Amino acid sequence: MMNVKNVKEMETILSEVCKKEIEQCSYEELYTALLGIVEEESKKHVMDVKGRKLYYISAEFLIGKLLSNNLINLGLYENVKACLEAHGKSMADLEEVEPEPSLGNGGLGRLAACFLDSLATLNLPGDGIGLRYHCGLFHQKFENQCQSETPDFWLGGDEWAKKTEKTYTVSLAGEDYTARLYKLAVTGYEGRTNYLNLFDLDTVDSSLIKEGISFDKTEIAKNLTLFLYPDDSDDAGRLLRIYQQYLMVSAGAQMILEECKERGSDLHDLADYAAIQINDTHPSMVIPELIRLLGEEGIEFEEAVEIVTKVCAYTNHTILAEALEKWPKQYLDTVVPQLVPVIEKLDELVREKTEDDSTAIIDESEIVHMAHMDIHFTHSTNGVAALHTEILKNSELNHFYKLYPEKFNNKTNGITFRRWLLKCNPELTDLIESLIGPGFKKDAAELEKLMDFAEDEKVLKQLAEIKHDNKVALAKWLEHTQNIVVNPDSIFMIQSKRLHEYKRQQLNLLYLIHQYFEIKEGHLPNTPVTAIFGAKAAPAYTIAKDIIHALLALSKVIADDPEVSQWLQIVFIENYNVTAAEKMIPACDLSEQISLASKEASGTGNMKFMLNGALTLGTMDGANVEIAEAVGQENIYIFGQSSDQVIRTYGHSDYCAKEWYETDPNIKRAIDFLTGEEMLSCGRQDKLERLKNELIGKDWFQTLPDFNAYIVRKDQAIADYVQNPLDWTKSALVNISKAGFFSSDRTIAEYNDDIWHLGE
Ligand code: 26V
Repeated sequence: MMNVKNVKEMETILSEVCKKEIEQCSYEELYTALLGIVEEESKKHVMDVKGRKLYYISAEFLIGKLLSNNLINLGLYENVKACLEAHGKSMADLEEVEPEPSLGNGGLGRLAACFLDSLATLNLPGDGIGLRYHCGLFHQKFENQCQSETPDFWLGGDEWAKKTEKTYTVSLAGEDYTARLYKLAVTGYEGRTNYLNLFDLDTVDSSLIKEGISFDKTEIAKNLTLFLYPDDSDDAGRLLRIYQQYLMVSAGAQMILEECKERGSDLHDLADYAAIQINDTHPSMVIPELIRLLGEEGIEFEEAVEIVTKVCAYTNHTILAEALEKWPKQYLDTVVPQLVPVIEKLDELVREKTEDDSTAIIDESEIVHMAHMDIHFTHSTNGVAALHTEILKNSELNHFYKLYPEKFNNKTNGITFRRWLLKCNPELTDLIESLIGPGFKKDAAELEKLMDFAEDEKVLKQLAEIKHDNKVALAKWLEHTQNIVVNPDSIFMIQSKRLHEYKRQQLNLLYLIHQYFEIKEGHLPNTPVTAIFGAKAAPAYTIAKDIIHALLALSKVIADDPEVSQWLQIVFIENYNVTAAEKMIPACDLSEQISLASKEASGTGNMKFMLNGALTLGTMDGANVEIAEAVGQENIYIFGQSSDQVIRTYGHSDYCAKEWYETDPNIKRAIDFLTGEEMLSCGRQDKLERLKNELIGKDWFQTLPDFNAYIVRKDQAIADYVQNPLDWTKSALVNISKAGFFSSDRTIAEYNDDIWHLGE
């Protein structure tokens, strides 16, 4: 094997693999060749596992495109780039050939991907376990200002996940299915190679998909891994979720036991060989499944429970009741009858331990509470930001905390700087490296050294130029991919995240309507404003789709009005995904993190924007609290109710949206506009009325009480941006230099020290 770390030799290898001169190669051919080279190279970094190995089980892994990331991690990126450029080719064009893997939805899935990167980078033995969805999350399209969904056929070309001969038999509703293992190499930055293990059925058949993303939900052999989060608004859909989850955990558990036995475990000592992290409740059935499998291996129930509790740990990612999974026992009787006796015995154990019914696994209505099983039968329950963990301990999971104070711990989320700085913002990376050297790439805390340059006007100017370049690049990308023209000299305010009422894209919407009125009345903003959104709404989530509709309709109202459009533009990016995020985040001036305090467990987009020099406009929620602590009040725009206030209001059930609507003329004006003639000329009456009624009649996430504070803070931010550009950039620099804490390397080191103890 030649040395691919040398440009000349890389050229030779590439043209040998492609069997022609690089100039003559298509990007598809180059992509295939490089995929092979990366594969060979990553194999060299596979290491023996000693001691405990982690298995991170998750329904989602939002990994993003892999070629550039792997090249960076393997130290090949610069060579490949130089080699392509020498032959008239560009890395950017090459990247476009790769389809983005569709294996995740939002923060929970992206976190899993960042964790895999950090595990491999820190040389820790840790694999992922998940499902190989054929169409993953849907592809989002906008038609007539509405979201529509189509299948995202991302498989089919050259794939990173390699089919193996390894299969496991999984019994679903009494029938045997064969789960096949696919393995995807996870490269660490100058680190080891681990794997993401993805299970699938050979029988899955995408010709089952009919109109949009609908399909026959009962044809399990053909549909099981078609989509991530298939519609669960009916029984068949909810049963399908259980089929999916059990396939993942049963095949995963069998693989784990097999690997550990091969490494010498007699299963009684499983905890010396394996640590399993349960990512939210989707993989919770791994607990009874492992107990069942250990039983088959001759281990008594009590001991099996003890072993599994020692091996498993659980992460909670949300306090929203609807996201804490609960299944009617009947569903489990249908799909996984073999688990039901185990779950019933676990429920009995809990009843022996406590009389508090609120912590039961199976409640009096025969509903099985997955999170309850997780907390009782794992040794660790963690929240994902300091505030979130406190809320779990003191309110949402207080009864559990009283039972097991020692199990509760916090692990504030993090992001991998390889993808969210090195890969997505090379210009900024180079500047940082020129100022403080390359150490920050592996030790993010070194970013703090940038504080030495906080008063250095030359550096601040360079930083401002890089931001501007990234805005120009985003503008070009928007024009090229979505045919949208934006003004890079305007302020870019970005809100990109799953669409959910608690994240309050509707608050941003009301602000933009307010701004529209202000401009109409001659109160012009200090600078032209571009409000950028990226968000997918769950297909059955009606109000979320109405919010998208209202934003798209408003965007058109404004675009059609030259008086307003020179000052204000709304851009909603279609099919927001990791690739889009990589373009948007480096170009952002103001990062919108405006969830109702107490509701956003952590947020991780907030960290990505901060790292790339955006200032945050946010509530004291999730990790915003820690960001605010790190940068100081003078470098962040905080507004709105506190989480304590919000929790109190919910406790009293005395929030009345209508009162706010009726007593505050600004609020009334903005809400009424939703069904005024301008909006109706661009949007649909039924949807706009429904949204208006929701805001006046319910507003469950208390948009209205924060409305005025939001306007004041946001207008302040815009004024500062224009009036004191140097101070603004200084704040950006402070944000970058304080971002080190939010590296997922730090998070993973904490998980390892407190929960996993890998390799020991
Ligand atoms: C939500 C949904 C919504 C629609 C359809 C299906 C579905 C399935 C699961 C969920 C729960 C998602 C949980 C989640 O993503 N939580 C996020 O986790 C991040 C990583 O810890 C955290 O930063 C975010 O605050 C939290 O919302």
